[in-house]
Amino acid sequence: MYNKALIVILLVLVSTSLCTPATGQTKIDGSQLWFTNTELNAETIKACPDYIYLSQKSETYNIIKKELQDNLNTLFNKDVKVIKKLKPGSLCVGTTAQKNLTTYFSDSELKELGNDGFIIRTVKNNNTIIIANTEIGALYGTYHYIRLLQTSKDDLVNLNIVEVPSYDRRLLNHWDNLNGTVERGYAGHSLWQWDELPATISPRYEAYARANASIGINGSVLNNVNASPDILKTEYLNKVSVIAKVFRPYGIKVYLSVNFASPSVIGGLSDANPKSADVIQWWKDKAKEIYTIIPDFGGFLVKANSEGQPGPNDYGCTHADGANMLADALQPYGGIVMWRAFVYNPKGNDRAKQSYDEFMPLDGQFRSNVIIQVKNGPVDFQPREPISSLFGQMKHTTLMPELQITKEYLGFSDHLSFLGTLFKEFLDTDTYTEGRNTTVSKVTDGSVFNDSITAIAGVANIGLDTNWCGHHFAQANWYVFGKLAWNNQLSVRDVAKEWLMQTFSHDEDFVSSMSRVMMESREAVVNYMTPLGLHHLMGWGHHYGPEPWCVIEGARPDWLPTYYHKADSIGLGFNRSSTGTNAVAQYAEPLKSVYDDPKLCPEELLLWFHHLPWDYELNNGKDLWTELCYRYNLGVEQAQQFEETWNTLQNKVDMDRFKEVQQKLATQVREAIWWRDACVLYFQTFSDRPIPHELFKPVHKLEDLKKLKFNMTHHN
Ligand code: BDP
Repeated sequence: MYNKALIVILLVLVSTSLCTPATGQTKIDGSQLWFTNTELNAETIKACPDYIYLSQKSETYNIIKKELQDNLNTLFNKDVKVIKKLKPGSLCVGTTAQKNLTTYFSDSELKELGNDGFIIRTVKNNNTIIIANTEIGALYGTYHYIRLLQTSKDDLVNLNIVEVPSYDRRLLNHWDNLNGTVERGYAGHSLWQWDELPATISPRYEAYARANASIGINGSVLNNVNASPDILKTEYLNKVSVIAKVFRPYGIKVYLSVNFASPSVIGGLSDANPKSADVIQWWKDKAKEIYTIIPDFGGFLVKANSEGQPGPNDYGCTHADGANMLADALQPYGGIVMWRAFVYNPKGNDRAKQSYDEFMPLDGQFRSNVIIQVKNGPVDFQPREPISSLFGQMKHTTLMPELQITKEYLGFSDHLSFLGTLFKEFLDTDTYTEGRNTTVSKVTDGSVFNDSITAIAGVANIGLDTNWCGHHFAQANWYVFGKLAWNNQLSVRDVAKEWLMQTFSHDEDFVSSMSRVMMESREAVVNYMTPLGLHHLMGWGHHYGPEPWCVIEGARPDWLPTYYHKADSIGLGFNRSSTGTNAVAQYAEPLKSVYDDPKLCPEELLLWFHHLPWDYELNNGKDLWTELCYRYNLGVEQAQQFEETWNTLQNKVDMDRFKEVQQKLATQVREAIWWRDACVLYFQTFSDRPIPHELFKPVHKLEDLKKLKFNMTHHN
């Protein structure tokens, strides 16, 4: 462990290289993200336009022009000229303000595009038009077109594509502190160089904006939800405005996390009571100042009365009182409040129930510019959780999902685990709120409820590391989040393939082998960490390795693994059924009855909802203990298979990235074994049963594993 921690620290320290947008780089080191591979599909050769028709000028059009010229020139090795008068054989990019382009489209189809949608259509004279209502929509269309050239198997000479995003606001949440550290960040220090701002502008800001715009992300919350009040000081707002200026032509709005106690901490008031006239005025004045400095500021993200953060409960007020007070301050400028539902209290008997218990009574009490930001699961970004019971149930309040792209509980940036499958499983889960087929996607994207705002957020996995995300394959998690935020119906297997082609290679064997690995990778992590619905077995605080035995004097019980697995001589698992904490009652039927009955409950969630005897017979005829051993070992075998697959692809990938990924996969195998042995040996002290001999023999001894102390420096 120590050596690995040291290596990670060294990597962080040496990884200060900057990156410039555009093609033509010499060294392939991951800094170019999904813009790395400039191969063109043979089928698309004839799609090269003779001209680029761009008649408008603006900062965004300059980006469109540069992207098209750079990419067409690199992909086709041809100097494609930009023209201002339409000629046959042109790729035309513009907005509905250009009447010579709109004649090919009906008013209604253009109207349906909204702010960000676009159409790409081949019309007469061999002209292809990318049209949108806004310049940003045209930029999204441009990136889509370039991606098609790079990845599509189709003939691109006759296009007719209509794209409208699923969510209006597609945000990254950065848990970045003002001192440059990143909470739960595993890719180096924060991108935001607060000390150098506003005078010095890192080139990474633009590279970041470009990467986000290319996948449709249109908002960034720059600072940690555990927010320093200082971010609202004028000095910091001036720094934020510089970042906002870089982001603006890419269509990205800046948002900030705010500390509810700001009026007292930096405003000199005696308290932060949301009912106090002075406090209300303080926020109004602050909002006015913010919008003077950053006219298109997006709004606030708030973590209140959660894990020690201040909030309206401190003054006997509700979350609605607090959120509405901030919403009123932002309302004149079009700003929104994203108020987090991540609240729980060590006194409650089941952490998984508390967010629902606290927020359901407030349903319908929030202003229209408040949106409640809800984590995908009821506990905390575990490798697998059921959906949070608030989705679909809070029918009179707008909700947005919060996903975690950074892998706090899935092996940091050391393990390959593609989160597309996790995100998709969550989005596709049926809440049954209004009958069948009211999935999380549909209850959050405006298809079921008449939401005034639709939004989705992902906690970013981005830092100053050369490859941005710590693991080359972790870039795919940023990518797939953006793609699903744009279209929550996409196949994540297709997204994985598209990402592999743009990031590594078009080689069919490579793409099919590694997309298979990616698709299986999250389930492998579930298997070797927390199979069958187990959760939170990670070490206290850092959440990295296995510590199911962990007991810390004075620590909150709901932060310790024993609270969650409840292993004893009888069996294993948390009884949340109607005979236990009755968390199942928070779900709509038939989910409630299905989760309540161990025979009906999906096996993946069995020990989430039930405490079952060691000899409990599963549907496949095996007893719980045997199945547990089997799943832990399967996870190890899967990780070994990933390593073997990668090793067969050596001649298909550049040497640097090949070796870096190879090293990480070797670590993953070692640590999968560590997880398997630790959990199986520990649970064996309760089950008192042998590990089936045909499965595996532990490599470690439980006493040795218990002595391992994880180096917390690894943590940031
Ligand atoms: C937990 C993290 C903690 C965050 C918290 C949150 O361990 O660092 O501050 O969530 O989301 O997952 O507020």
